[in-house]
Amino acid sequence: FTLENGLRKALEKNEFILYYQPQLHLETGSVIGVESLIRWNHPKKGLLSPVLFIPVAEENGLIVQIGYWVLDTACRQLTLWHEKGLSNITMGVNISPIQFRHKDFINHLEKILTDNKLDPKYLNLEITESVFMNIDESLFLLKKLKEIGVKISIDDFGTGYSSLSVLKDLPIDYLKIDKSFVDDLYSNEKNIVQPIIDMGNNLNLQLVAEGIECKEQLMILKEKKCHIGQGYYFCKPMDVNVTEAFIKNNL
Ligand code: G
Ligand code: G
Ligand code: MN
Ligand code: NA
Repeated sequence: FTLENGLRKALEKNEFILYYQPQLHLETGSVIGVESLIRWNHPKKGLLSPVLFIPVAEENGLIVQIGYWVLDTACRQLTLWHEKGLSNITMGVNISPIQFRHKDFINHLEKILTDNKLDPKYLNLEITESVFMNIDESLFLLKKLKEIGVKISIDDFGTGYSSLSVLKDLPIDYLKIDKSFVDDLYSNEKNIVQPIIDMGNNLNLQLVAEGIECKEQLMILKEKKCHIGQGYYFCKPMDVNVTEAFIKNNL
């Protein structure tokens, strides 16, 4: 028994599930969308975190199939929510760099959007800066994604490889300010949240603060004109039903 075999079986036996973490408009407190976050509902070990199995799936290539399942499941759920009247909710989906560069990614994505009858503008693909190591290839892909009409976020912004001169020419929509910068918002005078927000505004990008855990962080972020955020202060990632109730109570 290896983790690799376990992951194959988990796909066959449908043991993966999606949790969702709401993203809120900070000024009004209303939910604008959710980020989907995978878990493995292991029959013996219970709910397993993606940090335990995503890196393995990236190494052995299973991330392509798992990623397909995640995209399809997230899009199906989003269409369902739209049909239930939660009309303008958006869905963030984390895309591994390996999945992003896979030759079938664009075809997979188009099929999933069609199958689920989803307007692409509600889907928000979260990619990390490491994708831009190969700038020519990623620019080509980003342009295709823009044609399709999906939104793009740079996840964990500020922690990875990023050249600001490259960033300015990327067809992206959102910057997600990494939790580490939100963590020391009021403890560190050299915090770089304000410069990130200013740069994002200059480039006409929407800013999303990650990992908001307390009221003080929320207040400072609002003051700095960061418009969107997520974090334990509002809610942890939750199963589909609890998420739906939360959205309905906070529209
Ligand atoms: O939800 P959190 O709880 O523990 O997620 C941990 C890490 O796993 C994060 O870096 C997150 O981006 C990543 N992750 C969660 N869900 C997915 C997914 O569906 N695909 C990929 N590639 N990464 C995911
Ligand atoms: O890498 P990515 O940003 O996709 O993953 C987000 C990760 O952050 C997930 O593991 C999610 O569960 C976690 N997360 C979300 N909000 C908070 C928070 O307020 N505090 C902490 N510690 N983790 C959070
Ligand atoms: Mn993310
Ligand atoms: Na992140």
